[in-house]
Amino acid sequence: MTPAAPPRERLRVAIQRSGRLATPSRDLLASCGLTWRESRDKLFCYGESLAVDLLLVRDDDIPGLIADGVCDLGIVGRNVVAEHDLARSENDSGDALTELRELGWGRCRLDIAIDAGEAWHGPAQLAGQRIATSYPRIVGAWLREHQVQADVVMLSGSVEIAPRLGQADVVCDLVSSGATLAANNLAPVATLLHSEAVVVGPSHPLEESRGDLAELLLRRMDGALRLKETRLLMLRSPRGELPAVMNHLPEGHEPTITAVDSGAGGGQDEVSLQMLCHGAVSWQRLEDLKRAGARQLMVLPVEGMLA
Ligand code: PRT
Ligand code: ZN
Repeated sequence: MTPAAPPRERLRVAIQRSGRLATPSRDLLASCGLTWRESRDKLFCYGESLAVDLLLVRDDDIPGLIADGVCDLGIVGRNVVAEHDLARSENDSGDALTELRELGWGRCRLDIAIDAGEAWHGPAQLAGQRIATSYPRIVGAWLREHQVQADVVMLSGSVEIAPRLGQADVVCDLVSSGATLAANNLAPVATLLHSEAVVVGPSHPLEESRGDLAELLLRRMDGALRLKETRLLMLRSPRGELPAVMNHLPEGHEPTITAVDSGAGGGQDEVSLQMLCHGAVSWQRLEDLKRAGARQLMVLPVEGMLA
């Protein structure tokens, strides 16, 4: 009998090797304080600052690697996870993965699109039609939900040109700006899924040391995501104008207001205000603040924060 392999102590995270999610995934992990050494074949990164290694793969392989226990966490589009989960439940081969975090980037929709010149009266219109897609299970489930019988034509790429090539009548594909559909004379008519990049893990809790590492990483991700959206707003205002200025402040934390020492001959009673804002501060907002009496306005990114 072969002895059982010792339990894996290091956490393994699967991310896309190249493609839309590759750089933001790496940037996010780097902003969590991870540093790594990349293998020569660029498929594996050995974590140096924490016992967290990265596996660089095709995005389609990420859910399977987690379900099979080869990796503990993954960063991937919700669309890929949903298709994988449906495949697993159809084959009765394990539970759905757990979506642990939404990352707010890689946003897109999985849409049915029909000829731009055609009117849309609802899903029943698709009966008997051929639908080209790379997401046959999501489309199949949606058709069943709407009790429509149609043929699903699985294509791994170039879905949008399928109607022009005579391979299908309509398509179901990922859409972000909509430019690709428009260029192919197609119009989106129904959304099957709203997607973005997500962190996924297995359906069961991770074993002790890897579980602790996963928690630490997710906590740091939360901090990094919050920071990315946080700005520090600084301004000065005459004390008398402060109520008007306060009316125009963006959403955020309670502002800190301090008296400015006017000893150097300034004379005017002035205050300095600083506050952490949720999200970017628009030019319009700055102009409104200035009109209300504020001056020396400054908006800064925040590098680190520990409450
Ligand atoms: O090689 P690998 O298999 O890893 O990569 P891939 O080619 O399968 O994936 P990739 O890198 O193209 O996309 C990775 C993930 O990004 C997807 O699974 C989605 O979760 C997300 N994403 C976000 C998108 C889009 N936006 C998107 N617009 N994925 C694909 N597209 C394609 C779409 O298929 C269509 O061809 O872009 C075109 C439409 O774009 P618009 O802007 O013209 O509407
Ligand atoms: Zn892919």
